[in-house]
Amino acid sequence: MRLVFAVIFISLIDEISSAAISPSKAASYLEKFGYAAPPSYRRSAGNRMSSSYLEEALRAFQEFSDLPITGKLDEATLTKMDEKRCGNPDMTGTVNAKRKKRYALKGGKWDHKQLTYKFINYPTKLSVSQSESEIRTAFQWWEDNSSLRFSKVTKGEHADIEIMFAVGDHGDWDSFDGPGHTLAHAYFPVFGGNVHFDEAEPWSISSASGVKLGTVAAHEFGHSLGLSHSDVTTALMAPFYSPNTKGLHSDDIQALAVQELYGKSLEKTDTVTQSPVPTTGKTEQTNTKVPPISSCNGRRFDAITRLNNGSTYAFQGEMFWRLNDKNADKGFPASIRTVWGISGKVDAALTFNGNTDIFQGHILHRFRNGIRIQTSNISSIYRNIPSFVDAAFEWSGNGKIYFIKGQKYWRYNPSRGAVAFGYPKSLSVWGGLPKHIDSAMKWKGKTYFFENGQYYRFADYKMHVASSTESPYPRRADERWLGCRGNALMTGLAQNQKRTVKT
Ligand SMILES: [Ca+2]
Ligand SMILES: [Ca+2]
Ligand SMILES: [Zn+2]
Ligand SMILES: [Zn+2]
Repeated sequence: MRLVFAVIFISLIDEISSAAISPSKAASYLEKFGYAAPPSYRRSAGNRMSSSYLEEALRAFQEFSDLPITGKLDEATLTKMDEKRCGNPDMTGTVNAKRKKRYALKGGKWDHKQLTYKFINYPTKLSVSQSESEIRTAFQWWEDNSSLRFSKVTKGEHADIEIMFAVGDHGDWDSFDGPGHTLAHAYFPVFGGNVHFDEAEPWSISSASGVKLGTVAAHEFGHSLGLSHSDVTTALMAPFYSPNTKGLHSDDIQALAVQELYGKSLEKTDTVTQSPVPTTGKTEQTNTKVPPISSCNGRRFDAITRLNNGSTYAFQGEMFWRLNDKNADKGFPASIRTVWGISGKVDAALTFNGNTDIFQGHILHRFRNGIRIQTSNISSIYRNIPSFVDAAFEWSGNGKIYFIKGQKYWRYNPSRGAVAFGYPKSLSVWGGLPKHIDSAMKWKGKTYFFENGQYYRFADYKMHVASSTESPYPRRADERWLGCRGNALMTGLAQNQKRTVKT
């Protein structure tokens, strides 16, 4: 299919003698930055894939980059694609999807204005003091235009924004590409706000002798604050590196202001208290923030997945938690609708190959780097996988994708894009699991299953739930994943029961 794609592209090339970017690279480029649907979608699109589809992707890119809109892979377009730029996507949907408003941000915002940052490491081409001065200047640009304040903390301390320099594959499935092209990428607040720089770039304190670190950092910090790319080419938040940028553009300041006003803070989302058991009686609803204690009532997780940035997300009803290794992060639970931009409960969540897929009924929402890049029927992405799945996960045992629905499970080969022969099979193959599974995930190289407020760790080589004489599985999910402990757990239950009785 890649070949066919390339052939169509060649027909769109406008008589270029020496193209710096090959047609297949141009196709990858349009995918990476959100102008064309990813390959798994195109594969299933089959014959419907047409040169007009690709033309439209090119038009969208040309429009966003302020190039003549030709729909062809002309010289100006190829030159633009060869430029240094930020690795975050430009578009939040495929070209067929309705274009999002420029400031329709789904990245959330920080619940505090005094933010901290730290260096995980430093670029080899600059001294520590040069690096710190460049980063300080970059934050200053944002401080000068907002009430936000940034301070550096030392390595051992927690920081809101972590700064890291890395080459190639660095653990988040969004590999850097050597000198040129992608310079850096960054995560929205809800995905941690961290910034990664491509260590292969000639980082410099001056744009005359390399890539000016401060300029690139200032752009990336915009993402750390929840801002998307701007199609105003002179804005700091425009995706391309511009050595002459000296500060924020009015477009950036407006974007920040709009976001400060309308951007939803994780801390301030409306929440609804949950009853520990289904009840026909009305339960009290409250618009105040749920105290952390009420997370502890034997929560069952509808869906759970660990993103490539290391954060784990657990969904229940309309709410979700971001989990660290011990408990839930401050400010959670938060509203799924507010942060992810999708309404209703989630059936299952799967992170694979850099994408996070959220399953709801017949529908799949695909997210990458914190941005929704696609919404489709499940069957158009995962052929022959049913609607209303219970759980989806990459099994640590073999790197294949598995889906569970009822007492059946499907093994899916992602590289072939097909269900393996002979599936679905009975869930009883997975030794020691209950007859129903709420959710499952791969977490730090191991697979975990969740059911009715309890969880099981799976021993891949035994094809059975892990055995533990001290504390056998299943174990309480809220204790392990939300950090609930004895008293807190009891109090949480008692409070909820009291409310249910009263009303
Ligand atoms: Ca690069
Ligand atoms: Ca589920
Ligand atoms: Zn960017
Ligand atoms: Zn990265």
